[in-house]
Amino acid sequence: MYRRILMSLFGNEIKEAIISLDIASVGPLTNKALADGVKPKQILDDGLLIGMAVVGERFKRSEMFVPEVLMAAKAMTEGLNIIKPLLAGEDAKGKGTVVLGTVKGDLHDIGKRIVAMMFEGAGFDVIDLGYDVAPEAFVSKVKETNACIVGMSAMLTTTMMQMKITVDALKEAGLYDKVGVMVGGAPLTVEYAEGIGAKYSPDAQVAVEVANNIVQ
Ligand code: B1M
Repeated sequence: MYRRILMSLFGNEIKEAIISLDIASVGPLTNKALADGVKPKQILDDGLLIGMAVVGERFKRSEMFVPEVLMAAKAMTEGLNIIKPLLAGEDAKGKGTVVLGTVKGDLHDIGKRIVAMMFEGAGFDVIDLGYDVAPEAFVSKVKETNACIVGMSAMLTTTMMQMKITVDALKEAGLYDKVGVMVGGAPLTVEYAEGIGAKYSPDAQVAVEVANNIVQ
């Protein structure tokens, strides 16, 4: 109960700091919440993600523009960087390697970084290839690391087809049957994912469940 009240206080302050592009405050507020016993996952879900979701909505309605969205993303990163090692410490390692990246032509990486953190927290070793990742780069990293999962993120309707191109490249290299392919990102649907032979997750939490199912 006490923790829930604390989180609604801190969550709201963290959320508001992101929305008001107050980059300097997100780190200290995150540290304060942690010091008062709020769980890292709660800070992520009830503060950082909600703040960024509001920014996303305002961007959609043209009430915020690219430079502001970048500042909000920077503010969010201040908090993410603090909770990342703590999330990663919440479970044991050793479930296998996940090669992760945002597909070619796509620069959105906030959601993918959250997925990476949650995977690490769930015990996977994550190789994050970053954004604008070409199909060949996914293929060669999967080959090199003997990964059990390859995860792709796309946020643009114009880049999601890169996922199919990457799946085809994995098939071509004889790797498709050896890895689980996971996809996610705002424009995707379960139908699209299934159509290209991949598993879909709407968010990072579900992504962990899907990854756990793949390795079981
Ligand atoms: Co852009 N952008 N953006 N953007 N941006 C969107 C995606 C958009 C929906 C906004 C809008 O117009 N409504 C729109 C896409 C429209 C479309 O294609 N249908 C859009 C556009 C148009 C553009 C540009 C073209 C704008 C321009 O230049 N005119 C341009 C494209 C650049 C490019 O990529 N080539 C562009 C640029 C940018 C910024 C650089 C300014 C910035 C990205 C900064 C960064 O990532 N470092 C940005 C941002 C931040 C957004 C919005 C506002 C927020 C995205 C985000 O970070 N959300 C976004 C609007 C929106 O989504 N409402 C928008 C928070 C994040 C936590 O959620 O990424 O959905 P999300 O991740 C979730 C799930 O999707 C899921 O789990 C995550 C965590 O729960 N998930 C996975 C994601 N990947 C997964 C992988 C998995 C599993 C789950 O398995 C492997």
